[in-house]
Amino acid sequence: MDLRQGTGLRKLGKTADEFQQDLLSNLFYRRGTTVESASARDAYETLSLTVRDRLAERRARTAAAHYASNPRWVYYLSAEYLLGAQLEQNLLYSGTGDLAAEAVKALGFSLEDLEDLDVEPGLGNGGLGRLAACLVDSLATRDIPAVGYGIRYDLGIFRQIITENGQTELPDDWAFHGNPWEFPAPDDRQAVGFYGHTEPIPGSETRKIWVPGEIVLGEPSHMLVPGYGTETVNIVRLWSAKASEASFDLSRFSAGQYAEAVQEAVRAENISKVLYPDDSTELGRELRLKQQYFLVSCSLRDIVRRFRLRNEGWDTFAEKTVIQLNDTHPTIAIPELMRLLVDEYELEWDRAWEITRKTFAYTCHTLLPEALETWPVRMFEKLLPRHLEIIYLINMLFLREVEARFPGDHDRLRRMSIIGEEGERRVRMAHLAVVGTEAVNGVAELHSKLLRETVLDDFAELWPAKFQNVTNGVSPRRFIKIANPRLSDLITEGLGGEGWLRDLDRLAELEHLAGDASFAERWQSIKRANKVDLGLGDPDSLTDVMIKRFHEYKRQQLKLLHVITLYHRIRANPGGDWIPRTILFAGKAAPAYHAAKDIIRLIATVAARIEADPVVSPYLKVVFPSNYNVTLAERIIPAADLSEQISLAGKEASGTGNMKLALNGAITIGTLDGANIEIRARVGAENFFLFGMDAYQAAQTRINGYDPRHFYEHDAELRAALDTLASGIFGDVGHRVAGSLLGWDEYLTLADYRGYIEAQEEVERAWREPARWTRMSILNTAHSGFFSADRTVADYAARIWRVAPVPVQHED
Ligand code: Z15
Repeated sequence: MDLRQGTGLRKLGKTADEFQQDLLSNLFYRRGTTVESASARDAYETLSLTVRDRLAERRARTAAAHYASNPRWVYYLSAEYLLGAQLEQNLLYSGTGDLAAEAVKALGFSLEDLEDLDVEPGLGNGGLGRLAACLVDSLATRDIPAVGYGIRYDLGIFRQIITENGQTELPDDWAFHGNPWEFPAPDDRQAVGFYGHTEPIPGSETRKIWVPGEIVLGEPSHMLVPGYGTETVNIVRLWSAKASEASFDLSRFSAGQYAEAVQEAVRAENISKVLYPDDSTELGRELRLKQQYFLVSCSLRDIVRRFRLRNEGWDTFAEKTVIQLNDTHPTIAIPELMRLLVDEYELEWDRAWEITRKTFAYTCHTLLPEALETWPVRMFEKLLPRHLEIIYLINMLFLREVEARFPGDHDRLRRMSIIGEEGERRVRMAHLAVVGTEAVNGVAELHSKLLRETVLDDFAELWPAKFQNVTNGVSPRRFIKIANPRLSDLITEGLGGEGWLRDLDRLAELEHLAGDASFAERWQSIKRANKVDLGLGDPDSLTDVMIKRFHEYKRQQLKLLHVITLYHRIRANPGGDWIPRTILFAGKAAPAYHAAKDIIRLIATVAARIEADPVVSPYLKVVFPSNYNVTLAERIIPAADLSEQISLAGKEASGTGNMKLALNGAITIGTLDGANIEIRARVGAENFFLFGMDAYQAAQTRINGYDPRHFYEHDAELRAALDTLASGIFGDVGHRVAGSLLGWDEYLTLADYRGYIEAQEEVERAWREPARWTRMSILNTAHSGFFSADRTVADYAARIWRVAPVPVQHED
């Protein structure tokens, strides 16, 4: 199939000369400059366009193949995408890396120069947003027809600067210089209503007319999402809010009231202005709810439009469409689809409900009660009056179902209701998400189990078959091949080919090489070279990394107690046989999360104190690079020896950094939490440093009454560490953090202290035997193939989506 046939367009060339020609043509005609005057940015933009052209051709073939087969589609709805830098990935996925390197040389630049100009779109906070990016990558790699829908925030996750004063935040105007990877599609714009009132329709009980009080436009653009080692190129479609022409008040402008003239337009466009820098906690703000509805309304209309291109009526909608809700953020899609079907397309309620339930599936990413979103009923009523009516009706019918199953069990009705009646009445989005979907999944075995046993137990009792597990995974292309080229080359050599990049279970064949001394030596020297590249500490020291969002449940404060303990031990015995360690923290805290920001500040202060201490600094270095993001993760992960996964058991839904680190040969020190359990089961208990309470012991400890003072009083070393923190040498913040650990600490930090310190001693014993350590490292990589996002997508496809791949023909 050649889609250019009859268009007069020529095929894009595969030789270096042809690539070079295309680059020069793009420089001249699209960038409007010449070789003589091309800046680095001109070269970057031009190269990006040239690479993008190669993918655009594959995209066209993909769209044609999808159109021809009218397949079942996966639509992934997510408020966040952390896609990472695009140039290097797209060079890899289009197979043009070598051509590009040669071609840009002719312009006087190196590929590395240009990659430095490639800004990552930071359209997410952390794990949830990065998971979305890994899943769309694997969807394309598995040739599954899919679209990811999201919001094109003007300002992404804030830029973080770390000083001794802690974290400061700056706006991230990621597309300031433009974004060469994006295709605007203004023709597919949608109108979104907010506020207003509803009116009955005479003669109809369920249908209503919603008269919105405000209309905002959603304008889409898309980024290409190529599959690796296949022809498929899917898209992520991102919506930008745009004011309608009518919202500009020309008469006020003419009267010199400039601010007032644009006031309404500014209000409208603020909807996609900024990503909420909040992770794992509920943020109840009207603008956030507006963002959620904006995403949902635009995306559903787009999904319906696409369905209607190929199909008639509604009989096949649920057969051709599955919409995956990434956490509760897009859950208003459930009442919104009901509204479209009932009010706009005039379907009977029951039929609409059947279609809706069959269409949606929900992934839950948390167990923290404070992360389960709820919205005040009065806010909903004001912003989305029709949706609230629909939710009430859904809830009434649902509670009838519960009542029929459990007659007279009023407490159960209260617990399960979509409307929470304790205090201010609120809409419980997780309940809506469970009621309105066909499948609900957690993101690791333990997490899915705890969802069934705790947070969603009543629902699991009512609908046991609805609850599934799909353990998270990560992209082996981005997090091994691109991030760690040296290790990738060694693996490819060891396995005799690059097949592992699409079939990560093949890493298991490395097991045979774990005992090969020369292979082990090369493994070791690669780790060292990656540390040299990272440039954040002595490459011969044990590089101990804790990289993730700052949250009390993740327990960076426990790691800090370890740092202080090492500090005391070294000071007490300066001549000891200490293992030099570089401890690397990186991550952001939500700007309003003061306790987390205190911990950051305290770490920065302690780091400076250690640096200034001539006795301790030869052995212990604490570094805290600013602005942890995907790009920085790609540099740190390949250099890590030790991976810190020390959350209180039962709190981390899965973790995905744990998988990236294990895949790159870091050994985990961790609790039995989230996916740590599955990592340990696969890499082997002897290749994992386990400590701490399990989730049931933690729950029991809380029930029995957790008494932090007990641990303080019975453990002299812990006492010394806390006393040092509280002594005042680290200022108020040390005092506050120590106080909170000794006070009402939800995360039982002190209870796991001694076990953690002992596990760290075991780490040091292993480190003293380099051959043993290296073997452990190789075995971690060898047995982490399960954690490929390709496997995750295969699990979703089999257990939840029931979709089949649609192969895209090669160009002939
Ligand atoms: C987020 O990044 C995660 C959960 C949330 O509820 C929100 Cl709002 C944001 C994370 C989990 O904390 C992490 O354990 C998990 O690996 C990740 O989602 C992807 O599932």
